[in-house]
Amino acid sequence: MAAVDLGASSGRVMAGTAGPGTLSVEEVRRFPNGGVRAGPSLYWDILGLYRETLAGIREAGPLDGAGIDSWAVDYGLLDERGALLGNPVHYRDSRTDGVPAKVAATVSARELYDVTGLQQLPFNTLYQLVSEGDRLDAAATMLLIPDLLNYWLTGSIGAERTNASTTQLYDVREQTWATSLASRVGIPPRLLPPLRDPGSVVGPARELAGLPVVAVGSHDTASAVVAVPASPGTNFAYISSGTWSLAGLELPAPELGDAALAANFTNEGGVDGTIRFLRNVMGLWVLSETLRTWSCPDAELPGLLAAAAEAPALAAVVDIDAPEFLPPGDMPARIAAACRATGQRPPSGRAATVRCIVDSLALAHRRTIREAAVLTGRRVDVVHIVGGGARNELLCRSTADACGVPVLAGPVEAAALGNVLVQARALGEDLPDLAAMRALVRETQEVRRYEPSGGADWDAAEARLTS
Ligand code: LFR
Repeated sequence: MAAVDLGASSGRVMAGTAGPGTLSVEEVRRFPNGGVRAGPSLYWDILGLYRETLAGIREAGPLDGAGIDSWAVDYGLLDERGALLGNPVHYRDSRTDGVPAKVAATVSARELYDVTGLQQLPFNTLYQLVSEGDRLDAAATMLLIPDLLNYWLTGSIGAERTNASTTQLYDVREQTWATSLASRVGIPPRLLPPLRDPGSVVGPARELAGLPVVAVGSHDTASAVVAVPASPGTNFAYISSGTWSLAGLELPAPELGDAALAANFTNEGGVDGTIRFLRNVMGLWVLSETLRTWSCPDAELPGLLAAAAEAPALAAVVDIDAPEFLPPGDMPARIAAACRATGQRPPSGRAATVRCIVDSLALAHRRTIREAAVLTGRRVDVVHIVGGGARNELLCRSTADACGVPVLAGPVEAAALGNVLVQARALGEDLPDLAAMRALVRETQEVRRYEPSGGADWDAAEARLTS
């Protein structure tokens, strides 16, 4: 199978295999991704991503199937003929500034949460669509990024559920589009395409000799959580660590209480009807923007992290989730300003700055996982870190220290593995449930264990953020 996994900073096409006792993914093509600033807007290079996807799938062959996952919330609008009406806009664009407040005047936060269970993020699809204004008049259909690429591959229009659940236009209890909510905020329900389940076949790819395209958990986080190698019966939290840290718990049903709303936890739909009860933590984005600000090549990151590991722990920390860290820009300057605002001396030099980012991220992991446990009345005995951040030893170690429980790190390619597992089942492999898929991940993938060391005072560090 080809697993196409599109992230905010790079896209990958992996050749994957799954069967009894076997599960592997091998990278066949990697290409840079990221925002393209043009005029007043920040876009995605969607046609470039489609071209790379096609080329990667061709390189990965011969194949039994292909599936695409990507980041959530962003979309393209199609006209009645199915032609793209404009270039998809990046969720970090500023077009939604002020939009959530306007929408709140029509539909209260409580009501929105009751229906959709979604955390308030300024870039939720709902707010992006509202910001389009009259442009929606010309649109017949809204397709999220993987659905758009699937449409170009196969001609079939639909919305895969795990990603649909991130739009804030999906009824988390009814598992349908929230059409009356959409109408009330001025989004025509005609834009919302028929829903499809993860694991269903989208159709044959016309340009790829009829290769079956499978709707996987097309939200990358949904695919990544499929491949969390949790053992049966353990009380685990997970962090899908990449551009974002998606930190939380897997639940059988949404948690929609006032406390969850106030804590801004989300209830996103997962594969096999599970709920991802989590919060978006700002993630390694802050580190990658810092490297960009310094014009520091990615190849220097391991050396910088090694130097950061030697720098003193918790010398300075910031609230990494503060809104000023969301848009692209000069993160070291924003970090210094945040330190001054909380009476701390800003980190001086690169190693100390990287240490500050990693410590602040671990602190946010701790806060988020503890809140998730309290909100659900569950215990957390182990934290699984999957995705690119599982490779970052300092981050894994600091997270274990901060959370006070062991961290199990890996697999790094969780999203691609989850993508392959769901495809394999759709194509007839005997993987009846998440437990079977996770058992196969445990059996075949490398996982590293980090014990908490108990050295640093994380409570005191947390207290500094509010001083
Ligand atoms: C992670 C992710 C998050 C989503 C963010 C924006 O890649 O998909 O789950 O909140 O990107 O779409």
